Amino acid sequence: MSKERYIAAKQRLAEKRTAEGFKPRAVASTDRLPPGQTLTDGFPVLDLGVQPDMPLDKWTLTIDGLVETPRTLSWADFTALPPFEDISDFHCVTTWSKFDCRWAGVSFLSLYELVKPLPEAQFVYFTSYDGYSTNVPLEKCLDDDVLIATHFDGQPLELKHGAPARVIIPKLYAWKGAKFLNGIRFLAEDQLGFWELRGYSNGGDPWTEDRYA
Ligand SMILES: Nc1nc2c(c(=O)[nH]1)N[C@H]1C(S)=C(S)[C@@H](COP(=O)(O)O)O[C@H]1N2
Ligand SMILES: [Mo]
Repeated sequence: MSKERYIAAKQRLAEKRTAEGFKPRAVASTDRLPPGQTLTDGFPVLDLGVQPDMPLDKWTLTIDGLVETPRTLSWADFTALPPFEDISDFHCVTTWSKFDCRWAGVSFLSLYELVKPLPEAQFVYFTSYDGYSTNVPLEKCLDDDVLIATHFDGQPLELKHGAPARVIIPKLYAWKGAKFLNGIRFLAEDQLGFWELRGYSNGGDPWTEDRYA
């Protein structure tokens, strides 16, 4: 399916569900498996039909916006940061979940300490090599399980899963985690990302089923 048709189809579905009256729950579920999700052992791939293959010697990660020390990191710079590992569950808004994903890379907090966001910074806007973007409140990014992953299950990320580096924010739907990461911008005002502009919610909390805008 062409990229444009796929994106339009997902957007129409989100709009249809919203028109049908789909609403997030007032009370969050306390189950490990969020409401409306089905467990999978596999690892489906969700992308825009583009998997940009960035050579590591050309790869950069630019962290800027409302920070004291903006940085553009090379792969060598990035991988010299303190290593971080975490096991977490993964929830895609298209209703599949995967438990116990073992990610390794660099914690968001390490990047935070590196660039020193200013007090005005309240939101984070992530951009990717495939043209993707997504936005998350800074507070959600500072959770102790948030990282920029370079490895899954002890192996370097596969290209289809966002190599060489992708964001993982376990407590939000997985569209909030940018694969093929290229930029992190700290902002005072929220700025909607790719799916947030196309019918998906701004919040993205799986336990209240905050799926659609
Ligand atoms: N750059 C980029 N990141 C992305 C996406 C994308 O299309 N491009 N899709 C998002 C969505 S909708 C999901 S569910 C997860 C899927 O990750 P996976 O393909 O490794 O399962 O990546 C998210 N991050
Ligand atoms: Mo997704």
